[in-house]
Amino acid sequence: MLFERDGGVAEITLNRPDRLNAFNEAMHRELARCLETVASDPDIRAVLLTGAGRGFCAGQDLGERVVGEEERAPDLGETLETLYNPLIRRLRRLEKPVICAVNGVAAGAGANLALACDIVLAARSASFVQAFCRIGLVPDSGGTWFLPRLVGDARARALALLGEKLPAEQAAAWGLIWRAVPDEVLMEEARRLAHGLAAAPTRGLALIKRALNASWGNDLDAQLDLERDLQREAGRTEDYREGVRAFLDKRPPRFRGR
Ligand code: LHQ
Repeated sequence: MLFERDGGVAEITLNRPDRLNAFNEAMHRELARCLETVASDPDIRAVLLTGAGRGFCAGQDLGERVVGEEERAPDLGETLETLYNPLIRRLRRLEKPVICAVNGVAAGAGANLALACDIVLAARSASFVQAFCRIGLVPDSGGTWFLPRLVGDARARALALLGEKLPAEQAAAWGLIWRAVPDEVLMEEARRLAHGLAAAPTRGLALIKRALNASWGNDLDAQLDLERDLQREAGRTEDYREGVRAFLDKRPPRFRGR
């Protein structure tokens, strides 16, 4: 993993380009450490996740999960329980916006890792592949939860059952991701977004994230109650006071994420 800080933005790069950034255990451990740092440092106010080389992430490194005829089948549930599920939960619960810049193919758990981020930008040459069905597996890392919610059941089923490559522009047109952009501007655009978010009222953004995360499991009444509670909290932030004052003074606000 590469971990760089630029002002309030932490840039995390999956960095096994010769394997299209497929996950091995070391990568999982390093990414978890990066996300712990991000969570605990109040000066980091937004995260940018991307991949080195021509791919974003090819999911699990299948070389690490080879099963010989004689060997007992590996417990893939255990792999999910200990590595992938904590990663997805960590990203969703992180009280900071996470931008994903999908620089190339995102396959298997790599595709669903991208979908777990808050705003997904992709290079036009990138693609999304629910590769699991090609090797007898089930979409994991939240795939069966994200897909139908983002693109509807008909498209989710075809994506999961066929495992075809979905080009970035089609993914954007379907609402799977926020936007597909020309390859040469991907990182510039992603950094612009990340720095904009890092300078925003980030306590408020964290509460927005919490509200939207909860929305998919709530009915309207529960969600109205949650909005009431979160707005109460947002109304007590320094940034809210600053936002209103700046608006009334007709000057740009200076948010500090407090
Ligand atoms: C790889 C991989 C890879 C190792 C490319 N592993 N080397 C969770 C719990 C526990 C276990 C099981 O899994 C999971 C979740 C999962 O993610 S399951 C799904 C795992 N991922 C896949 O099935 C995708 C496998 N990869 C592909 O289908 C293709 O590589 C894609 C469509 C991603 C890209 O195709 P190409 O652009 O044609 O590239 P390539 O296939 O030539 O790959 C480049 C190199 O990367 C190549 O190595 P080589 O030595 O020949 O240059 C690949 O072997 C290697 N690679 N994915 N997952």
